Amino acid sequence: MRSDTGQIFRLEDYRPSDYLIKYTDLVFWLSPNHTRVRAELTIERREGGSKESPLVLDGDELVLTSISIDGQTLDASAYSASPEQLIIPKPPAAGRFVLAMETAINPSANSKLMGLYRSNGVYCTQCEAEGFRRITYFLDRPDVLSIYKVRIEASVGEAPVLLSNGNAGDSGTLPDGRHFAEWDDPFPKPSYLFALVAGDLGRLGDTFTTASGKKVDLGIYVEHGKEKRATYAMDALKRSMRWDEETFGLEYDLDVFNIVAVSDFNMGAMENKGLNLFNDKYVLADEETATDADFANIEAIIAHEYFHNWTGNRITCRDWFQLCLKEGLTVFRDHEFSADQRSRVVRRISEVRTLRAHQFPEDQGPLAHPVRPRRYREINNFYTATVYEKGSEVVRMIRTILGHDVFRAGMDLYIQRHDGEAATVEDFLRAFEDASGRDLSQFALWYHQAGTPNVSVTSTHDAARGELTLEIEQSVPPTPLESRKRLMHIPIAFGLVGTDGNDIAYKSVEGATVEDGVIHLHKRRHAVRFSGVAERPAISLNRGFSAPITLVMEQQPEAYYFLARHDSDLFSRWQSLNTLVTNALIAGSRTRRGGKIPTYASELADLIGAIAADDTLEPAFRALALTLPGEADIAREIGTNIDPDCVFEAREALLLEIARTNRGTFALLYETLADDRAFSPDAESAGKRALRNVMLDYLSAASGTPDLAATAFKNATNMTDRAAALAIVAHRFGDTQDAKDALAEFEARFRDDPLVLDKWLQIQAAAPGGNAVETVSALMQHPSFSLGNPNRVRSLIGTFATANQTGFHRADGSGYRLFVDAVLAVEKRNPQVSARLATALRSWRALEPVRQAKAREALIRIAATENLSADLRDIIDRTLA
Ligand code: B3K
Ligand code: ZN
Repeated sequence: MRSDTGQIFRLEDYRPSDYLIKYTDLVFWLSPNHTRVRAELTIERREGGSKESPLVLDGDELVLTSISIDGQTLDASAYSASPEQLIIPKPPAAGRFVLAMETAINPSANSKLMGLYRSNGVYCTQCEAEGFRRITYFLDRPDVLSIYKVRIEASVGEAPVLLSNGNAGDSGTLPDGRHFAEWDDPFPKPSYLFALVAGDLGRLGDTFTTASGKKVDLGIYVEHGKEKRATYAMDALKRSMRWDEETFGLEYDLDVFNIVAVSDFNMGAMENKGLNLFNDKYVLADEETATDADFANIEAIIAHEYFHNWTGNRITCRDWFQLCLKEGLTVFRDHEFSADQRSRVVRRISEVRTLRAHQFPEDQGPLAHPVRPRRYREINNFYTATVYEKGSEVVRMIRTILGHDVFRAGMDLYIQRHDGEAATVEDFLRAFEDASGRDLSQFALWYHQAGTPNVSVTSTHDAARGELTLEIEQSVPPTPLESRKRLMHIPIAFGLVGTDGNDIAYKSVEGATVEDGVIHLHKRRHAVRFSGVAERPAISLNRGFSAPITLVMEQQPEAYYFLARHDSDLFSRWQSLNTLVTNALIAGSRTRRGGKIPTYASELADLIGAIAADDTLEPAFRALALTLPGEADIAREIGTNIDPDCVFEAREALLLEIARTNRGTFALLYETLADDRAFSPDAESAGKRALRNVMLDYLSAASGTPDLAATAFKNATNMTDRAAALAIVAHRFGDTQDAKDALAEFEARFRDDPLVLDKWLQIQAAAPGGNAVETVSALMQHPSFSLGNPNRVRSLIGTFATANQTGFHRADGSGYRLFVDAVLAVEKRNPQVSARLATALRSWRALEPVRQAKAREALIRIAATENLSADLRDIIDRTLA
């Protein structure tokens, strides 16, 4: 394995390449262990480039078997080739030439799943970020755009299906049971968007007619026999294509759009031009095997990859520092799509929960980095929640600041200006500045500064003068490599809520720019004075989570109780409830840590009961409102000296209090939400199932017996209900025979379906309690588990480390030991996956001293391992720094 060189890449070192590759013609002779690749690159010196510049191409574990320029075989003295690089010191002076090379690769031995590899006997590729250099030597950087022609030759028996990017060209049979297919992609693209698939796959086909009347052939390729399970993904694809036309005026541009589901895949999916590759988890779904969450994820990810066709492919990134240019923007687009397809407020609450759960701890810990980083050691470690989710929030803020219409004009301008180019964040912002006439230079800090800004607010009301004053102060905490921060432009949507629940109309405002219900902070302190406010209103701030900040507002609990019941803005009702519940849980955890039993105000349980029973609220909203923050959420809010056992107990105590107070209401709801109609994955039906399953958890807790959940498990007619009931039985009543029976039954039923068995692994990995370490280590020996398959590893080890706070953080350090063993075992095969896993320890400094010392030992054990990959080395060094 290529181990870490310690090299750091810096944004300020960006230079255009001396050479361009206009055309890339590839031929693949596929064979499991000895694949040959012929690349013919039409290379040009960049205008103004020096004639002296050597041509230096990237490689990674490559073996060069032949090389020629303009048909002349190169003499050994004319080049030097290592697995990592091909150097031609004196390329032809003419400035344009054809470099032809042959490389030999072994797809079956490729356990990193980057470049060309085999998954279940299917040849497939993953090239983002730097995988293309594992196929042939190339200028493997996103600002080198080339027009590709690809010819694939393979055995018909092994690979009847041969796919690549673009439109299909010639195909036919060859001697010796082989055949070929050619593909032409007319759109210049960077190498990271190259893809090839060859194998024996089933196909679900359909067509889509674009707004301008072009007919597009759609295909989803899956394992034979699973075609039907791709129906939902196909429907999501067609809805995405229509939505992008209607919302952004963006049409699809090729004659075909193919998706292939692969079972060994490092991430969720990949947007290769015209040939998206997907982790099969995000394609295959039916009621028997997928939960409602799976359906929603499939819809979002199908949309995300499709939307990349414009934001990412037609306009790509100049360099990897600009990753958020395609990722943040495309996440924003997929969020908007899901909001339009489902319930906007429910989607927004879920997004904010995800942002807080994943991005906030990243931004507040040792791995913090700006949305647009300025340095990296290993780019694969920057596909982060900050680049994706915070990157999306930044785009959302641009829309909040400019308004929907001007935002759309800015998007149009960006696309019109940069179509066919590799662009930067500056180009993106300039389009919005030009479309709006506004200066976004202070706003741009959202891209350049790491850290979650803190905003604190106090209010005073002068009844005699009818004035309300908000004293608002912002500060951005220091983050690694950035000790001093500049003041940001923070847009805070708000409402002043009167006693009838409606926003009051104030007369005038001083002290900050306030537009369309948004306060714009630009300075450290603002005293924002509203006049014409006779009575003290409840203050509803950061509505819709208009800015990704930590907000601390001194406001009486009564005001939050009021807002949770009456705010006209539903998101804010959830947010107010969340504030009350989180504050109670923080206090409860502290009490428990002090050795006492936590108790909770009965008003809180009453409020939650009232929300549960309020059938003017959609069930999905109520389900989210009734789901308590997770243990990791609570720990994050506590911030220091965390004892996960105390957090767990405090949370259980509140849950029990709510369950006992509202048992009657919850039992009734559980009954009335029962649904015997045929299954439908739509958002409304999913919302009802979600609420019913939350009720099941509360009722099971209140009853103290597994009976209700065990019955629910037996009677379940879909995976959502089955998995929810199994989790309740296994988590709450893990020692009972019911739990053992239910787990065994699930295993027997889905033994041959690894994707479904992943849920079984996850449920057990997340089961709290003293046995978690033993359970996980036993499951690592289960026949369906494999260290080589990223989905299995994430389901078992990843879930244990992120969703089992008491088990993973066991005070004796055994959770960490198991974890480090697993990380190091995965590392040998697949550094991208081991590095990602290792981020589970990033918040180690927030733990109480005993666990903190054990976690540090664990990190040091990884750090002391020789020949670590650049990926894992980078994460561990930063985590310990
Ligand atoms: N662009 C890919 C992610 C590639 C990750 C490379 N380590 C999927 C996506 O964001 O759409
Ligand atoms: Zn993406």
